[in-house]
Amino acid sequence: MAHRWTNDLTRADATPYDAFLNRRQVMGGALGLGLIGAAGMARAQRAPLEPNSYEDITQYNNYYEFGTGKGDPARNAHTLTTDPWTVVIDGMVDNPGDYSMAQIMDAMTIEERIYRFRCVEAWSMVIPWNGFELADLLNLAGVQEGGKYVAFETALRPDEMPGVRFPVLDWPYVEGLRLDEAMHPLTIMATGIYDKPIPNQNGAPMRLVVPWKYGFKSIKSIVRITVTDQEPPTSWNKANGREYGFYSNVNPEVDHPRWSQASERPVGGGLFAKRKPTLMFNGYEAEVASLYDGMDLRANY
Ligand SMILES: Nc1nc2c(c(=O)[nH]1)N[C@H]1C(S)=C(S)[C@@H](COP(=O)(O)O)O[C@H]1N2
Ligand SMILES: [Mo]
Repeated sequence: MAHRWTNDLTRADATPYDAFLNRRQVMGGALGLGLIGAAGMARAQRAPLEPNSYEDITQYNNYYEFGTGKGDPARNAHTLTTDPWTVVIDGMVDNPGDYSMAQIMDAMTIEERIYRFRCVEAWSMVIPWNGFELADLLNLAGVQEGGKYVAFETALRPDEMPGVRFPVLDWPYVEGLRLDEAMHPLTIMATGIYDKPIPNQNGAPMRLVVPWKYGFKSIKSIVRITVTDQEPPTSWNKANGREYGFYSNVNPEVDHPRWSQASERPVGGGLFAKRKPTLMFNGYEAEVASLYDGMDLRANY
């Protein structure tokens, strides 16, 4: 691992910027030095984020393999066997093969990341994840020259997943990122929430979290990671390509064909909670906008 640091912040004083950038400052080097100014500005401009309650985060979910109601995953996902668990890492990597979850947890350093989470349906939460940078896992597998994308696949277990007998989506659930998005330090694999193992309904034992993209990119209960040179198919794009694109970056200026994306309803404030404005790249513009330099974000929705 190229860089390791400890989290000396408490949850109370952590904004997502603090949690991410303070660590960069202590690590020094070119990247750390380059971001110190941004960190100071971010602290001056942003109020600390208040995470949602454990109950909000674990009782209001989207995980269609367990039903399409927001309470279905919490009710049904206990049937998923998550131990033992194996993740196949294959495609354009030096070390393809079966990686056991135990082996992955052994090799990775778990840290806390408090991130905004914005569903394409226009609700949002703030979630204190525990996890590791996806880049560290990809580096363990060794991405080969020519790799351009990363494809992800969720487990498909009809015996354990009551929702997959309904053809809501073309199972298994699949997702994908461009390689530079996958290697970005904000992109994590989450294995915990509030310092507890991640509950099944949130994607145990390991799910992707890409905080500047709509929630459906953050694929749950991953069993396969494939490095490829082709843009991978993604479940929601296959289901409705006009409404859901490959990129799916949070963007208040590009509406969903059936509703506005300019604002969002924070979950947990009650049904009549005040909506708040949605931020460009979900508030991570300073960190990720350069990934899309020169790209038409309306055409590449
Ligand atoms: N396998 C799988 N992953 C999935 C989904 C799903 O239905 N199946 N739903 C997505 C959607 S639409 C959202 S908003 C988030 C919800 O994550 P959460 O329940 O942890 O908040 O998971 C995403 N990952
Ligand atoms: Mo979503």
